[in-house]
Formats: sequence, C-alpha cells, structure tokens
Amino acid sequence: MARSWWKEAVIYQIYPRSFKDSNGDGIGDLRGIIEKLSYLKSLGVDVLWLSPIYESPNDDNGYDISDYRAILPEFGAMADFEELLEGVHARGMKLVMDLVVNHSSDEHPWFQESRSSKGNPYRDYYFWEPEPPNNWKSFFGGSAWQYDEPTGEYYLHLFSRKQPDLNWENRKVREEVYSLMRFWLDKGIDGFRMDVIPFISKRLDWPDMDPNDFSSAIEQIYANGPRLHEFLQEMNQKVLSHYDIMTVGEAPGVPPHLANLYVGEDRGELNMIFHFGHMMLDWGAGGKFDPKSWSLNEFKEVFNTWHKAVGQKGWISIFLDNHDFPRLVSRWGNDGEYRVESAKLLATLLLTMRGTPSIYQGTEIGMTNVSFDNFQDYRDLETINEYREAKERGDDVNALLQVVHQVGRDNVRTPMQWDDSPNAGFTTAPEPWIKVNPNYRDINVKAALANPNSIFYYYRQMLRLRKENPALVYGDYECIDEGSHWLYAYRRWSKEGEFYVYLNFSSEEQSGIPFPTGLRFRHFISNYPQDASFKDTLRPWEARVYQVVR
Ligand code: ISL
Ligand code: CA
Repeated sequence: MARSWWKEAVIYQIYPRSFKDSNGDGIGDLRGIIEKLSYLKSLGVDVLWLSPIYESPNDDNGYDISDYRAILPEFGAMADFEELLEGVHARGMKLVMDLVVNHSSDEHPWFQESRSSKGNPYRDYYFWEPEPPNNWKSFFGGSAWQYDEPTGEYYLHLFSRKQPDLNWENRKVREEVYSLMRFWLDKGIDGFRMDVIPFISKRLDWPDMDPNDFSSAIEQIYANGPRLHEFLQEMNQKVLSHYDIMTVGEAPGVPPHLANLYVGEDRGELNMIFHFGHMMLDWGAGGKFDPKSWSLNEFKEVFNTWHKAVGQKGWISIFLDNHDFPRLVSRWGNDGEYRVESAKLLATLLLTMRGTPSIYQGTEIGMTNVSFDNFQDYRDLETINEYREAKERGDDVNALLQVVHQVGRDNVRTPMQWDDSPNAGFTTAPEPWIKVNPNYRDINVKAALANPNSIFYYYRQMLRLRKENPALVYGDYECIDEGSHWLYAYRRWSKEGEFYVYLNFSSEEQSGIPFPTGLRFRHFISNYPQDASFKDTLRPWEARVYQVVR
C-alpha cells in the first residue's frame, strides 16, 4: 500500500468557540489557538482540524456559513488566521479546515437572492418546491421542508431551517464551491474535513422515508445519492488533485460496502472518511434521543467489518468522539472510578488502530460529559429543539434531561479546561458562552502537565510509539478475542513488526486472557504499572500492548 503523510499523521480537532478565549469576551478565538500551539506541538499531533471559523449567524455554531471567504469577527481577522497558519507550519504541523457545502446559511447572499423571486438567477442554487414533495425530516427536528413567504414555496433543509441545502445539480453551485476551496488552498491550508459530504447529491424523485426509522433513512435516502461520485470526482479533478493535501469526508450513512467508492485509491475522490458505525450503535429507531444499549461485541464488529471492507485499497480515519458526540471516556469508558485507566485504554485503541486517528480537544486530559441541571444552560440547537418538541408533545422533560446528559452535543462543547482558576482558565470573562464543566478543578491541562502519570503523557507516549512503528500505521489488523464480553484483543502486523493489544473493557479484574503460545512477547506499553503477579490477569480497564520479539 502506498505510503502518505496523511496516513501517518494524527489529527487533533479544535472546536474554536470552546478552545481558548484571548480577549475576554467569553468566546474562544484564533489568537487563543495561537497561544496554545506550543502545547499542541508538545502533545505530538500533526494536523490541526478547525471546526468552522467562517462568517456565520451561528445558528449551528458555524456549520451555517454566510460568507465562505471571511473569518467570523468573534474569532478574529484574516490577519489572525494567516498568523495562525504560519505558526502551525513553523512548528511542522498542518492545518485542515472544515468545508460545509451541503448547505449554506439562509443569510448567505446566495440564499437571500434565491428566496427573493422565482425568476432570480440564484433560484436554482437551492431546492424549491410548490409543496413538500415527501415526508423528509430534518436532523434537528420537524419537516425538512420550510415554507418561505416571499415566493410561497418550500425549500429543503436536512439540518436547521437556517441551513438550506445547496443544489449541486447546478454547475454554477459546484463552480462556486471549487472556487472557494481554491481560495483557502491557495492560502496554504493543508486540506479539508468535508461536512456531511455523502448528502450532496439528492434523490430528485424525492422518495418518502420510513418515519419510524431515522437511522435507515440517513443511509438509504439522504446519503449516497445518484450523482455523488460524479461530483466528488469532478471536485478531485478540478481542485483536490492540484494540491498535496489531506481530505477526510464526514460520512454518516455510508455503510462499509460502499466505503471504497469514496476512498478507494483508484477512485480519485477522497483520501479517507470518518465512518459512523460505532457512533450510531446506540441510536434507537427514533434517532439519538431514543437511545438503546450497545454491546462490546457490536462495537468490535464495527471495526472488524470496516477493516475488511476497506482492506488494502482504501483508508479511513478513526475517531471515538468529536464535537457532535459524547466524551469518549463517558461513552465507551468509565468516567467515575476508572476515568484515568479507561481514558488511557481508549487512547490505546485509538492509536493502535489502522486508520488515521483523530483526537478531539480535551480528550487528551480525560474531559468528561457534563450534566447541567437546567435546559437553560444548554446552547446546542439540536438539544434546544428537542426540548421544545418534547414540551409540545407533553413528554416528560426530566427524562429528556437525563438523555441529554448522555448524548447531548454540549457534553463536548464546554470550554477546554486549562487550569483550576475561575472558568478553567478558558476566559477572563465572568461568563463564558457556555458554562464550564464543574470538574475543571481536578481535570485540567495544568494538573495533567504536573503529573507524570497523566492521561496527557500517555497520549504523548502513544503518539511517539505510533510514529516509531510503521506496523501500527500500515500493518494488517485482526481481532483475536473470539467474542469475549469484556475483552477486545487484536493483532497488528507487517514485515516491520508485530503487536498484540489487550483491552479490558470492564470495571472488574479479568483472567483467562487467550495469549498465543510459542511467541516471545516484549512489554510495549500499558496503562498500569507492570507487576508480574498480574501476568495472566487484566485489572479493571487495563490496556496492555506486547511486541513480538523476532
Ligand atoms: O450531530 C449529530 C447527531 O447529534 C450527527 O447526526 C450530525 O448531525 C451529523 O453527523 C452531521 O454533522 C455535521 O453536520 C451538521 C453539524 O451540525 C455537525 O456539527 C456537523 O459535524 C450540519 O452541518
Ligand atoms: Ca474571544
């Protein structure tokens, strides 16, 4: 398989609003990121992915863009961006930006024009229908079709009403997108993370969805539309192939068997995708606010299936949390008694998997979910809309609050915890835009840096080991635990090395680890002190990696 820098890189995702406020207005900004570049470099990550920093009315925190070529003033000016890019490059890192072109903001001039009259030249930049042609639901509640007064027609929005879907059938729309991509690439950025890219080609016969199964609708109705790959190939020929960049498509609704259509090396589309197999394991028929339980075996099956599907032909990116999902330690680990151990176990998983790992801000210090007592403290429109709808339906909003504590997106959007001073050192303002997690006095960067056994240093060590061992990047992968309910064990190997990974996904001590016979193991890394008496036993949330001595 061809070697590439973007396969060997590790991504760190920054949610700028919540990372670091430099000017005391309670909102994270670009100069805040500049202040922390040396910190990020010392962690050992290679690529910084910034969630959107463009001009936006912030209905969906920047995922609704009103000017693709301007920086949101709250975040800074273009000069700050250029300084940031220079600072990233000066430290030998790279910068990837978010490309949100399935939809724009309704405040984008294109949409302002489009809605103004049926004959406007921008009318075809969006989808307009005299009546809703189907029963599609928006991701953020309610119908995906919104009536618009000026022309008396309905427009399509798969996300909020303020995020109208762009019409990629229109060549002019595609050219606009390619041109704005070149604008940023010519400034020297190193790639794009592409928001809901599988959704850009619509099924124009407008089939109905199964109203009781939102998860299937994503795959069968919204994603993987008829002209999708034609569009991606065109984008690649016209733009991507002219630059040495990283492209990673956010790919909800893409099942494993379609993966290589996006990322197969012979396809000329994207470098890799973020798949959602594990991220939607706990979605019930009603979607994310209707959660169901998941099992470790289903979780492992996701990784096994994706590995087989992509094989030697394509590449994926691995993530266990991001700005849309709960904190990884709260979701897949134990954020109470075994927070440190389980966070390190998950770091071991993330950084020994095949695929380019992506670390979300704060995960490197083991930040956890937050439980606000009051809906008033939530900021995410998804949560706010769900609350409003639940009230309208007469549902028990206290029960919903418990669900929000588990799955709400604000779990990962509370400010980055830098130290134990007020508001976690995120801002000098009395009130940040969203409240800090009250556990910041214990969980913060300053404390992590002062403790040699911290999660931070474990990440740093794991990042270094990954870099030193190409077998962990390019090597093959095979799950070897035979369906255990507590153990996730696998092997990674290539001509350059061989590793066995054992992860105890439980809060109990477990024995009976199926070590292979006839191999000489050398201890590689572990999240507990080494102790011969535990040779055949894994302590709660213990992660142990062995290297085969040849
Ligand atoms: O956030 C989700 C569930 O709570 C996902 O279903 C999410 O909506 C989906 O993965 C698409 O996400 C992306 O596009 C959205 C934006 O709100 C998300 O932040 C972004 O990551 C619309 O742009
Ligand atoms: Ca600020």
